[in-house]
Parts: sequence; structure tokens; C-alpha cells
Amino acid sequence: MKSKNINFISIIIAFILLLTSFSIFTVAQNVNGYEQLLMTYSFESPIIEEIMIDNDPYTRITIEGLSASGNFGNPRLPSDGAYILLPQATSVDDITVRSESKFLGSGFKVEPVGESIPISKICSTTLQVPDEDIYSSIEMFPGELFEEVGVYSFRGYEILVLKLYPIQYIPAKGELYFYKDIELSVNLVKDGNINPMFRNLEKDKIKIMEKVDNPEIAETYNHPEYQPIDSNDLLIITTDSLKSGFEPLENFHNANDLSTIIKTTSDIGSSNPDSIRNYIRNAYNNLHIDYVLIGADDDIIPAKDLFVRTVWWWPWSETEENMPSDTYYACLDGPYDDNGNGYYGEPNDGSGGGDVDLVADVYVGRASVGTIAEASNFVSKTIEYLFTDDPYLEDVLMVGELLNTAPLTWGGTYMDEIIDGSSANGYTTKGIPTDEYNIDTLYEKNGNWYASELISKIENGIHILNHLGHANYYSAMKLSTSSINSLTNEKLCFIYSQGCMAGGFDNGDCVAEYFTVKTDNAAFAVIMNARYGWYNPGGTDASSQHYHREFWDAVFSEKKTMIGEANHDSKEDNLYRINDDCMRWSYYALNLFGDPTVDFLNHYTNTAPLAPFISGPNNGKPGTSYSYLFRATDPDGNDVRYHIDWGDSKTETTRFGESGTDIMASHIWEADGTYTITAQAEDIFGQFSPPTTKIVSIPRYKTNNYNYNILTFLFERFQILRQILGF
Ligand SMILES: [Ca+2]
Ligand SMILES: [Ca+2]
Ligand SMILES: [Ca+2]
Ligand SMILES: [Ca+2]
Repeated sequence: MKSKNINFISIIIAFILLLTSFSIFTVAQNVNGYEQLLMTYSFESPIIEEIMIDNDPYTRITIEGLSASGNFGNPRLPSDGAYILLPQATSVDDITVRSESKFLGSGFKVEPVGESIPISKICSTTLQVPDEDIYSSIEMFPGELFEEVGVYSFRGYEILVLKLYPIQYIPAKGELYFYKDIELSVNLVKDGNINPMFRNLEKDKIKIMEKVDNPEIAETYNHPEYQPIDSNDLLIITTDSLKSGFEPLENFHNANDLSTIIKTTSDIGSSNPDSIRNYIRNAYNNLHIDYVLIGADDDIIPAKDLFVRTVWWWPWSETEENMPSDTYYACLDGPYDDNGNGYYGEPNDGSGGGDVDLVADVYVGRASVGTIAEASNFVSKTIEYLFTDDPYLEDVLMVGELLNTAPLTWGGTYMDEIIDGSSANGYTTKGIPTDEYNIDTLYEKNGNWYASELISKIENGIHILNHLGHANYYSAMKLSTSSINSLTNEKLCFIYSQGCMAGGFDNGDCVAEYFTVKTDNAAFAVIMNARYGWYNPGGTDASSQHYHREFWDAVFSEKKTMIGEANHDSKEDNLYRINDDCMRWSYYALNLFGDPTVDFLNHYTNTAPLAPFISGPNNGKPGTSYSYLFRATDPDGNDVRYHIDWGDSKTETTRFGESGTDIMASHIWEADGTYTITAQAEDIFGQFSPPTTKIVSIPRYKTNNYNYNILTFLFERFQILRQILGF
């Protein structure tokens, strides 16, 4: 302990991180035996504007780079997230804050936070209505300079998440105060607990340092006794009967240095979500996995249903829902129903009544398959996508529909915020860059469009499709599940849709499943909601949009180009406002239907094997077994196998062998005739060579295996001779 203390004091670092909108000064020090983190967050000066809402004047106050968040009807004030890494084996005792206020004036009526409603619901008024209890109060609002959202952990690193409020408001007097520098003292107690999820891996340290405001504290983490058993990247969890469908994916990843293992529910001993989560946790610790693909539909390997209660529709009403969420398999710390009421994922369901773990330790996706054929569709599409270098990879489509007429609200307006990027509603996200992608739009704000137009665009090849519009379990973007099933596109797409229920994979076969597993066309992956998506009538400040924007920001700004990591990152960047209306809902509802390791920007290349060489007798007699050698070279050096058509309507597929080596297969022709043997070599990635043929006459003259062996011997010698002589 002593050495650790010294070590810790030695990390008194003056660390200034200059970002566009705020700076952070962090010091770790030891005060009276307690460790303490001092963090200073500094903010740009606020901008105050007058705006009109339904002919009433309001004040809009913004700070560059800060989201304008809060619950519906509350004064809409800028807030920011603080992500503070706690030193290892400490916990928060208390947090004190010091800051000087600057009076900005009085008589301001700050605009309220607008309400969100489910996409496809309509309203006839602007849902930006003040909560009179708050607006008539002489109490300071929010009243605290920060809210403690929770302590979450990433791979054993503990992160304190706070929501900071540099603007304070007394509604009844209209007084606004600005706190330019918020100095936080996070007082710690040493609890000596090393999080069991801590693996002491360099790759984990690199990631945590990107997630927090005080990355230097990562140096306090170590665990000399840690002994891994094995090292892997991806764990595929499926069933015994579906396993063979995923083996080509396992082979594919292993051949490309992404170490992959398949485990079945028999290996695990159960398909119960709690057992699956425990198994993943053990695999994370002992096998070092970072990614999990759940290879079965919800009725075979269920997701955990997570519970959310949220407010919507003026005047306040509530809706609640249990929704299948693979979050449970990604966020591996602690309990999810600590209060034991049978509703999982409530804000007080984590350890000791705190929030549940909402920082992913492993990145999860699902292949929601029920049959081997569906698994094969999913796997072959994933592999095909990862090999393509077709120019269609530059083609992006934004699809937007009419959401509401009064106030007029277009899905296209939301989608525009993810082209190049946006600072709408305070926070800044990077989007899909127009200098690298061809971005096409199908927007109802530009005129009505028909399903046939969308189908023809998908058929022509779209790499990335973003959607905000209407959906349910059985249709999305005006496409029914049967029209999705009829797609014939070979150029596969990724779809991110904010629509409702399209990802409700617990409800029979939903849209997401049709796109990803029911057909070997359509999409290689989608991210869709298990339940409602949410929009903000008259605006774009809604939970689904927050996640959608942060998803592409992860890919194009943070370079988290693997689809599973980008999905989870979009959630973590919004974590400081998880308790705002609808945010937890969308966090749980957004599942990835796809292989989480799929990378948007980095694809593999593969070349098909060359046509095989066939060696063996040209003739023989009926009823006798003859052996043939097959040999093909794969330019990448991949193992190859041979698909042989013996010409008598019998076919076979050999085992895989090394590129350029012989594989033997025998055949008996039962009847007289002239037969054409056709062979194609296939590499481990499923690419086929051109065919080679050889004609065999049965019978022509008598032959036997002895003759054959002589012929083979001579032929092999002849080949060598030919190589030596160079002809
Ligand atoms: Ca509960
Ligand atoms: Ca975690
Ligand atoms: Ca299903
Ligand atoms: Ca190859």
C-alpha cells in the first residue's frame, strides 16, 4: 500500500487539455491520508438570444460545445458530461465544488426543453411547454453545479460520470448566473478493491485513456498477479445445431488474425441470459475476448429484457416497456436488478443501488438466426462485405419521411445533421464526409417517394443507409418484410434506422431479421430499435438522434470504425444524460444485428484460386474405382478444397488442403459412357476458381489401378522433367 501511495503522489500532474469549449485541469493529491482528485472545467461564455415559441418570446441560452439537455418542460440549459477516471482501488467519498458566479441579468424566460414523442405518433402543437411548477419557483434551477450520474467501469477501470451545469437560473425572477470555472474536488477513500474485470492489458489502457478527462490516472492501475489462460478476440455463442453455420465465419476471422472461438449453449450449460452473461464474463477474463456475436434468435438465446419507464405526450403521461437488449451481454459489471423487483436495468439496479453498468466491456452484436440456412446467409454476407472493394463503398443514402405536419417535421432535417456533421442543439458531432462519399437522398421534404425508388437504389448498390421515418415490426422505409425478402442486390448495405420496432427481434421475425438473416441479399448488418424511436416535433433534439449522430461521430471522428464498438461508443458519449427523458429507453432499444467486428473502413482483399489441375486416368471400365489428383494454387496462399462433379450426376467436396498440394479423390462409374469431370477450387473465404474439365471414357480399353499408378508416376516425373527443362 505504501509503495502505491508514493507512486500515486508522484503522479501530481499539471495536465491541461484544451478543447474547443472547455479546459480541464486535473491534479491528484493526498490530503490527510485521503486521495483527492481536483478537476477544473472551464466554459466558453454563454450566448443569449431571443426566440419565439408559438408567438411568445423566450430566451435561448447556449454555450459552445454543450448540449441543451434536461427533462421535458424544464428550462433548457447547457450541460456537459465529465468522465473522471478514479484511481484504482478507491471509491468516491464525496465531491465538493467551488466556483464563482457571474450574474448575467434578470427578466429572462428561458425556453423549455421540447418534448419527444414516438416516431409515427403525431401532434398538433409545439411540444415546448414550460413546467409551471419549475417556472414559478424562486429556487435556483437546477440548483446544483453538477449531478452525480454514476460510477461505471470499463474493463476494471472505474469512471465517475457527472453532468455539469455551468448556468443556473431562478425562473420566477428570470435571473441567470454563469459559472465559468467549475472546480471539483473528488474526495476518495481507499477501499482496496481491485475490480475483478481488470485485465491489465495494454489495449484496455489505450481505450480507457480515450474515454476520460484525466487519462494520466490510468497509470495507477496494475495487477501483478493476473494470469490469462488464452488470448482471443471474438466469441461466437450459438447452439450445437447452428454451430456449423458459423464455422466459416470462425475460419474466416482466424485466417485474418482475428482470433475467434465458437461456444454453444451446451458448453455453457444453459441458454438463460444470466448464465450467458456469466459465461461471457469468464471468457472476457480468461480468454481475453473483446467481441461477442450472439448466433441465435431471441427464442433460442434470449436477450435480457430491460425495463424503462419514460414520459411522453403533453400533458405528462408515462409509458413503460420491457425490451430485449443485448446491452446486458456487453456491460458485464455488477447486477442489473439490485432492488430485486424483477425489472432489470432500472437506474437504481446496479451495485449498492447505483446505476447499472452502462459502459461496454465487450462489444456485442447478434445474428438473429433460427436455422443453418439463416446462419449461412448471415455469415456469407459478412464475409462478402469484408472482402469487397467495389466502388459502391462510397455510396451513401439518406432516407427521410414526413414525421409531423404541425409543427412541420421532416426526417430529412435530422438526416442532414449526419452529413458532414452538426453542432445543432449545442453538441458537435462529425458525420459522413461529403468529400469521401457520394451522398444521395430520398427525402419526403423534397417530394413524395415510393418504395420502388428505394428498392431500385438498394438494388443498384448502397453501402450505408440512414433512415428516419416510419416503421413497425413488419415494415420500414415503406418496405414490407416480403419486399425485403425479394431484394436481389449483391452489393450489401448497412442500415441505421431510428424507426420504431423494426429491431423488435423478440416479436417473431422483425424487419432487422429480414434484412440480415432471411436472405443472402439486402443488408450485412443493421442497427434498429426494439421498441419506439423518438423524435422532437418541430425540432431535432431527440434521444434517437443523439445516438445516431454519436454513432457516425464514433466512426468518422473517433476512428472507432468497427460497427460494434461504434454502437456502444454512441451510447457512452451520451451517458452523462442517461437520465434525461427517453435517453435510457433508446440506449436499451438500439441493438446491433451484425458481426460486431465488421469494420466500415478497413476491408480485406482476397483473390480466387487458379483453375485446378486434374490428374488421373483418361479411361477405365465400369464398376472400378479410379483415383484422381486435384491441385490448385491460391495466389494468397489460402487453403483450398475442390468441388468435383464426376459427370454422372454425382458430386463431392473434398477436405481443405494447402494451396498447391495434391488432394486425391476416387470415383466409380457404374455404366459405360463418356464422362466429363468438372472441378473447381474454393478457398477458405468461399471464392471459387474457374472450372477445369477432364474427359473420361468408360470403357475404352481395359485398365486397372496398377496401370493408373504407373501413369501417375510417369506423369509426376514428366511434370518435374518439364520444370527442369523449362518447357
Ligand atoms: Ca429492478
Ligand atoms: Ca462495464
Ligand atoms: Ca426473432
Ligand atoms: Ca484467396
